[in-house]
Amino acid sequence: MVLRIPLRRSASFTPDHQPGAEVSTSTPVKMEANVVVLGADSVGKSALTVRFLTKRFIGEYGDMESVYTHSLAIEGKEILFHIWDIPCSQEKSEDNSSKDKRIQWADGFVLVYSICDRASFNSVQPKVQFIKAAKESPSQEKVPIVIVGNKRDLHHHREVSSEEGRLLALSMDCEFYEVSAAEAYHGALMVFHGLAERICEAKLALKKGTGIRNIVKSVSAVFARKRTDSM
Ligand SMILES: Nc1nc2c(ncn2[C@@H]2O[C@H](COP(=O)(O)OP(=O)(O)O)[C@@H](O)[C@H]2O)c(=O)[nH]1
Ligand SMILES: [Mg+2]
Repeated sequence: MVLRIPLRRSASFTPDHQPGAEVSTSTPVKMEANVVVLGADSVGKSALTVRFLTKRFIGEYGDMESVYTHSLAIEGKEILFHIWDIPCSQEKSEDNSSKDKRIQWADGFVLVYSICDRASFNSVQPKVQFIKAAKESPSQEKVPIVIVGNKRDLHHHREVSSEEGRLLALSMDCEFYEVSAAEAYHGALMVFHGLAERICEAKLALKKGTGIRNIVKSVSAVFARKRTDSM
């Protein structure tokens, strides 16, 4: 049986919130974070997402594409998450342009594997490489990515050690958590909290970079004007 969760879900998604957008209302909401959750089939993408949203583990989640909105206060800042949970089957059937659109929409990524499924772990690195190739440019900050080893409670069936997960994350410049969506809320909170912090840093760096670039542009414009004036 698939339990219905009383959350905003949409089967087809039109990204109406642009990456980098800040909410400018009088409410305390300060930042929006578009997050995409990716990973192999049955690793617990939906379980982790729903755990973060509802604090509950309901066991079966169906295989629907879902977009959730959820706000969380982090160090006095209100983060409004838009979380896009994608079934692996759908991701596989998509062409690269759809994947690329989603990557451009996202401010950050949660890449999930199961510690009991070596193949799911092996599929993480190519996904990170694809995201980085599509999103990172020399002038841009690194993309906020969190790698998550899920199903930590099933340690008797473990196929991937914690060290392997940690090393992969280190080598790809990503954050790493090992969690059990089934056992606790805390792990899911850490994942999205950690990602939100990285997103905040990236947005701040982007703003600063843009600020500096604007100053450079203005100074260049002044010198260019002086040069044409003296001709
Ligand atoms: N034991 C255990 N089972 C989990 C955990 N997370 C998810 N599952 C189970 O794994 C199966 C697939 O989970 P689901 O979230 O639908 O995976 P998805 O396909 O990646 O979205 C379901 O039967 C879940 O109940 C976990 O942390 N521990
Ligand atoms: Mg799912």
